[in-house]
Amino acid sequence: MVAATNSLSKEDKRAKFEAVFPILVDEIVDYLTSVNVPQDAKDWFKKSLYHNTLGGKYNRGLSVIDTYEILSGKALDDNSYFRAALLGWCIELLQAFFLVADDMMDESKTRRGQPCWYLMPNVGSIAINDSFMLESAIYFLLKKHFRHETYYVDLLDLFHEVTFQTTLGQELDLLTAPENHVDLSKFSQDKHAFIVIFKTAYYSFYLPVALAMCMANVATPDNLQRASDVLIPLGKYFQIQDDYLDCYGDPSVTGKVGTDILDNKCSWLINVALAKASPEQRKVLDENYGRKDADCEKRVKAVFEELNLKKAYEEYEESEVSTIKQRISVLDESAGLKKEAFTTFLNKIYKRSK
Ligand code: GPP
Ligand code: MG
Ligand code: MG
Ligand code: MG
Repeated sequence: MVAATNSLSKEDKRAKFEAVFPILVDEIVDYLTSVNVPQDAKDWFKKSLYHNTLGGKYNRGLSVIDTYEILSGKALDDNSYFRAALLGWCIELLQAFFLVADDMMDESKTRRGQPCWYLMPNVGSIAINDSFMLESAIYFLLKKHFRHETYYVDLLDLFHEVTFQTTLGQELDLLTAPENHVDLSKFSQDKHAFIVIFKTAYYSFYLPVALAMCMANVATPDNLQRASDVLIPLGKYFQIQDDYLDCYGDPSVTGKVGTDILDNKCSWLINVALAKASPEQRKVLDENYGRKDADCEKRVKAVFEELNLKKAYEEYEESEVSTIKQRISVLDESAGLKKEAFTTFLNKIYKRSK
């Protein structure tokens, strides 16, 4: 009798998942050796894979395994575990690809408690190519392990589709935050909703569950739509948490220092502030938001404090979570979906501090 992965402690789940990664890196390096890639290039790629893929929370990767086990209705044997974990690592590689590029675009300094990859010694703009290589690792692994599955094309399509969606979200995120031209009237809750759903919700929430559904053979169009109806709001809530933590998180816990105010980002906090501000407070925001200056950032944070945005966030969180729970409670399980898969995902992120 195999023990259910879902019965392991959080630490053991993480350790079991992490133990799969070196096997995948070795497969990639063995391939590079077979096509005569010089040693220094192999060492560089290996270093980038470890630096950029490890050290996060692995929420996305672990969710593939959790969901697959719940949908299968039985404990996973070693081979099924490995295959689900491999798909989980493919999402973590997608995330690594996005974050390396995002940190350059956002001019961030730290990620997961370490310098961002582009700021590591001798990296700089080589990080652009490294981000492409992290993405390529996904398709190498998918081909090696899933080429002969009937759902191989669905896996490829899911990765391609969410990549397109994420880049669209990132595009609007950047276009709404021009560096030298602050115009807060361009921000809106609708624009914010589009940005967060596209840049985060699809790849972080829909993708892990959709991949597990493919493996469990329940990925019908109706089921995918039902899953999406819960997961997209869940992903939106997750990115609003990220926006909140950018200002109010503890960098020693989140592993990153917030840049949204300096970067002129259309974040959840500034949108709520704009809706609540008096004309005087609005003037302070207009004059100080999006300026690359620590004193300006402090003035914006002082207005956020006056407007009690922490309380507004807590109220949003409670009301959003109860809406999501309601959606889960009416989910149609008759065609193979399980409410538990969605509740597990929600519980992972509820009131998170990192
Ligand atoms: C998170 O935004 C969004 C992404 C990481 C997607 C990036 C997409 C690309 C196509 C590169 P964020 O900037 O708020 O994240 P963080 O706070 O972690 O920097
Ligand atoms: Mg960023
Ligand atoms: Mg960004
Ligand atoms: Mg952020």
